[in-house]
Amino acid sequence: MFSDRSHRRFNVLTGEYVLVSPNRNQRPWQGLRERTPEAGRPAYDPDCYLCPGNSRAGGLMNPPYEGTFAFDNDFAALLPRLHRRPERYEYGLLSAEAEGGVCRVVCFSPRHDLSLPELGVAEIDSVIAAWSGESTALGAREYIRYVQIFENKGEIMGCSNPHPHSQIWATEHIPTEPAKELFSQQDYFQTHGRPLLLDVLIQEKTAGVRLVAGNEHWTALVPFWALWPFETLLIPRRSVSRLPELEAAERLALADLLKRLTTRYDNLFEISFPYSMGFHQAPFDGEEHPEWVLHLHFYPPLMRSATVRKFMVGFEMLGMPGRDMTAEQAAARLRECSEVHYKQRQDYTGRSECTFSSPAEPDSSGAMSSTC
Ligand code: H2U
Ligand code: ZN
Repeated sequence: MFSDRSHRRFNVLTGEYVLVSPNRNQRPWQGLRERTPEAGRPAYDPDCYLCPGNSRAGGLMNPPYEGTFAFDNDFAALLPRLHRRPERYEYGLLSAEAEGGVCRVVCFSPRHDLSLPELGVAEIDSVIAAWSGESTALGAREYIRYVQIFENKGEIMGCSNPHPHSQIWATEHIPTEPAKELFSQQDYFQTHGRPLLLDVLIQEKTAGVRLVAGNEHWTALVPFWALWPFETLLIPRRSVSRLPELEAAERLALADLLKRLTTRYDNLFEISFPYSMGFHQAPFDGEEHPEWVLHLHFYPPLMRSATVRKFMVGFEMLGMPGRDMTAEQAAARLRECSEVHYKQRQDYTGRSECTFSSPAEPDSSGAMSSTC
């Protein structure tokens, strides 16, 4: 299907199109090459703002934490609502309104050196438990309507501190991306009486070509409409709307898949793979959201090697976003990657960068490493 000619694909979650130009895969690159990140980090860094027992930039002290550690962001982008009185600014065509919220930081573990794929499944499970507890607590605040959990990983993504951590921004209004997804999911549910993402999952399991990895409760796939080169989408088997609704076995299965997927990512170019990832859960607006299926997006910027990243510029800023290799080619590449982390391989001696020049053909069998 259009595997060597330009076409545009529809994103059913956002209602937007992405331009796909597989014919452009061999484009020469003489532009920016990222500096590859340094080799190793210590388990504890006395200068890190996030390590246990250290003082933060705002002057507060971290406790000697042993598991996950969550705190109010010292440089929060959103400030709590002081009162319910609507505050608006209107001047002709110009308008603005107050936006209240809460920003939190969640450290994955005391270890300065261990990112998600290097943590154990039980430790990742506790990270998900922390995200879940934060969602419940923040979502219960009277003025909060959305809880956005995300991890921004790697210098290339603008991450300011290498100690593995995530952020939570809880907002008074539903942010733009979840708002688009709300509209699409509600629209589909009204017409078909079924959650959109569960039907996407059924169709993707049948097609197979965009599947990456999975287990009894979750599936990771490259969405048909993926925009970022190695973008993935994680969908649960059951219709769950928000993180706190996950059962223990489903949460553990998510931890398992997160470890395996991020290991594949690290193995792709044998570096700690940068990305922005995050959950999209239903709004915390006091409504039931039968249409909404909790899911995670991974948006990694790297394109063909550890040093060449995708830029969203030019036509993409002014026309529409696009990609070169197809989603099927990206999925095939990720399926080829091992689920044993390269640092755990017996022959691993140090950092070696492997590049990716010619994308593999899609594997029509959609072979998976385990059940999904
Ligand atoms: P990144 O995920 O983009 O690296 O951001 C780290 C966050 O941690 C950032 O929002 C916060 C920053 O405000 N932070 C603190 O709250 N206290 C600190 O001492 C350092 C960083
Ligand atoms: Zn640290």
